[in-house]
Amino acid sequence: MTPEDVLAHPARVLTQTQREDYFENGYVTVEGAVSRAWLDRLHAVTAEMVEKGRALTESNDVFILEDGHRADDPRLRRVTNPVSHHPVYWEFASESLMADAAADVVGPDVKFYHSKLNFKWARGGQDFKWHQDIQAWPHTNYSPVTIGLYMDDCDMPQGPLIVAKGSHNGPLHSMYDDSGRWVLNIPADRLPPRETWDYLTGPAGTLVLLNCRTVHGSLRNESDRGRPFLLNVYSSADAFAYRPNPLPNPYEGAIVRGRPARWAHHDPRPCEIPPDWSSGYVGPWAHQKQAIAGATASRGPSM
Ligand SMILES: O=C(O)CCC(=O)C(=O)O
Repeated sequence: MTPEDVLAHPARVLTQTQREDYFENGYVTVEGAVSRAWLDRLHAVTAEMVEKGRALTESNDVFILEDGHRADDPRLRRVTNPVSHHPVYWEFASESLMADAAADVVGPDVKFYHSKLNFKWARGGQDFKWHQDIQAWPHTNYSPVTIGLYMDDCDMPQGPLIVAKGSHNGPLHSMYDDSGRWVLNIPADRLPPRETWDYLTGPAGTLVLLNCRTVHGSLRNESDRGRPFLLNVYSSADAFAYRPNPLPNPYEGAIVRGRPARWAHHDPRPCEIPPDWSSGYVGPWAHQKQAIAGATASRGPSM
């Protein structure tokens, strides 16, 4: 579907202006979208997840540990696919207004892909180097949208998502470095101009909708408050992933709004192919660390 086709369907939760902004800029934020009741439920199950990760001494398929993690002072970087680990996360992904927000930007038929909960823990939560998402999980078109929920207030010190306005209409950058290693990093000299950067702060309950081509990153959290950010990826039902999902989960392909597609939609613009994730995926930061060790690396977003 073209943006015009999507916009011709009635809006469910976004205003028409917010939908237009999404297509124009490659992202939009919606403050106050998620109720306190939902936030409380999500916080409660997240506290349970943190307890489950407490005793770990190294990262695994579910938990990526933040530097300095200890059983008496847990510090998590990510829960991979929270939807697979507690029904409340799936209920939120499939039954809340988050799926309606997805329909507002991909069209009425919405398919779920994967999810992650990025914590950006207080006092040193890791930054995220500049990158685009779709090269890690190519689809037949560019409808995929990541929708993030700030579970707590996110101000500048917490390391909000930073996006380059309009970059979804620009080129896809290579996520490999010059020596052919997947580093999920756009070197500093290839970044969109600084005037296009937008810092997406917002109070608890804010949704951030990010197109899969939009250049983005985020800063380290040096503050004394964490930045739990719950991210679910959706696409139009007629977009099909043609490489293994880096974050496989039982809900991949579930239709959360509308109907399944009988035809695949193919965008003619090509996409870079990632490494074969079917033998396992270590998460983005291990790859981005290689970029930092490499000679051509950028250091990630700076103010
Ligand atoms: O958590 C963040 O700040 C960025 C997340 C992100 O870019 C990703 O998970 O691809």
